[in-house]
Amino acid sequence: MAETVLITGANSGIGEACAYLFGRAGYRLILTARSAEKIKPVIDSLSSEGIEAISLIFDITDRDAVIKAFSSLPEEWRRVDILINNAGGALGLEPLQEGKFEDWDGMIDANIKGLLTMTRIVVPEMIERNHGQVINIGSVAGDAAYASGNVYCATKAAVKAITDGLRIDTVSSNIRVCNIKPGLVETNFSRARFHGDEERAEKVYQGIEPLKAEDIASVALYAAKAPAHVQIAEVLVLATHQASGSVVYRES
Ligand code: 8X3
Repeated sequence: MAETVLITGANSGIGEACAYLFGRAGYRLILTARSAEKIKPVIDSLSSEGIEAISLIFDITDRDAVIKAFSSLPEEWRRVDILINNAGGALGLEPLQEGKFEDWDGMIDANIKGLLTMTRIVVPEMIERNHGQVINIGSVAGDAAYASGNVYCATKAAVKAITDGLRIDTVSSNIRVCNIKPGLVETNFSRARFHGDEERAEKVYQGIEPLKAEDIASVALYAAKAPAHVQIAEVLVLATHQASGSVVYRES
């Protein structure tokens, strides 16, 4: 039987790109999203390619809803071979002293607590079977804080520490744990960060050729397809004209 990949936040961006790449590579998919409406077009399009995919609907920041949704899966879908913790993102880009509590809570609840909830639910069964992989979508933002990144950078630093911690805690098993740290990727990311301000979002990608969601998905697939004795532990993926979270060269 095909291996099962669970991808959180699969209705757009890196999550959606992972769905297509993994689906086309022969995996069957559990795709999570906040609403059935958002994920349906992705499921339909994958199905039209003959890819087996089901949806799981919850808000990643609602722990009880996540647990309830996962336990409602038919038993044969509850054996997850690869968990891709992708859901989350940035909310706001303000100096810390001007930050909004609700933005901070949203990022901490999704990027840290949501990732922890999914991991806690899925990994015990991987350990029982002594087989599986967790791929976390971290960020270059977790390597060092940049101006006004404060809490977002902190959540991605937490993703790095949690990924390293899980790798340590599962070291005696065959489970592989990976942190992929993208730089600038042109997705909904900046639109969400700026609460729908299109103009501000577009400026983030001006004068530089950013990464595409597929670039990150192909790194995730590489980590998944590596031989069983190879653990791709961490990968920093930047656009060619980006050197760090705060150093970007833009052509004017
Ligand atoms: C997204 C990358 O550089 O915008 O996590 O923080 S960056």
